[in-house]
Amino acid sequence: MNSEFRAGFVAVVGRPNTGKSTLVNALVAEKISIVTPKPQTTRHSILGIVETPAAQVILVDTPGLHAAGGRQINRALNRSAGASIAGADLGLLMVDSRGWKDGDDVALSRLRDARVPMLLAVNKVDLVHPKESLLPFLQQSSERADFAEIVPISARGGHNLDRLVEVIVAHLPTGPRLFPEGTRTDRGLAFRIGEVLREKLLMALREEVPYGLAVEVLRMEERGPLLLADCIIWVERKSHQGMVIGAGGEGLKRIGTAAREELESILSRRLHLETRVKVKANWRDSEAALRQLGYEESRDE
Ligand SMILES: Nc1nc2c(ncn2[C@@H]2O[C@H](COP(=O)(O)OP(=O)(O)OP(=O)(O)O)[C@@H](O)[C@H]2O)c(=O)[nH]1
Ligand SMILES: [Mg+2]
Repeated sequence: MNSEFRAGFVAVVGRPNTGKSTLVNALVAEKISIVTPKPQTTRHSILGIVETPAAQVILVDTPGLHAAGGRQINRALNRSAGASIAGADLGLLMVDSRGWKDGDDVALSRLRDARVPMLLAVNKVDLVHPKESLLPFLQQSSERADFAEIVPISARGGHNLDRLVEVIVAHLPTGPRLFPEGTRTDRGLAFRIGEVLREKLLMALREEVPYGLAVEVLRMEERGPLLLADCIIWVERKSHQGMVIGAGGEGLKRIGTAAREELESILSRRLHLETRVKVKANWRDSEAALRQLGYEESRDE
């Protein structure tokens, strides 16, 4: 029986906004990775680990792949997703069922290059009406690449996710668990606190501000039952600082409260968030700043 156990890494990849993080959270049944309606929400590869009676599925949520070029951070995000693909046993390409876009081809070609078996998850089927109009899309998708399976799902609505897990497990290598039983993610407290705060900022702010935001958790301290976290919110321009803080500090207060309330429920503990907003001009183009903020691995070359 035990020799039939399966375990492996599944890189969840796709262009920005297709629902990768929503899927990882739904399968792990815990908020591991932040989700917003804005593209390029995820900026790191984040593990979400799912246990079934017969398998340990290690999902790797990745930053949305996009055409190369542009800012340093965009290259760093693509590299992070690329490294996750290279280390995976299986690639799960995620597309939006409302239509195949050029960006989907970018992601597909990265998976193809890695020569890993590929599954296709056609997400957001709840938005397709009537349902029969999905059929030509599924047919065309099957002609684009040699997918081992194509599974229509709704990550947000929880539709067909059991089937997707079944298909994933069937394509994983046999072997023992790779993480201790019960592990849900590789990310620690400070990371998760910074990310939920970033999610609330992304949701509250408009236009160009969100993309220039980064959160750094400088320090954490246990004070009895309370966890104190000291956070810096980095923005790219002085004018953005005021937009984050809001008139009389009200904006930031609301954002901080929303983050704290959600984190207290995820982590089941009381939290105090200290937040300051600082300017770091053009950090998205600076390798040193990207390293400081954890967006870029140190490289030897
Ligand atoms: N209607 C519908 N919306 C969905 C579904 N799955 C995800 N979404 C929404 O799509 C948006 C993007 O979801 P994310 O999970 O952040 O997408 P992502 O692929 O991780 O995006 P990046 O991290 O930017 O690459 C959010 O508003 C989600 O609520 C779905 O099955 N149906
Ligand atoms: Mg994401």
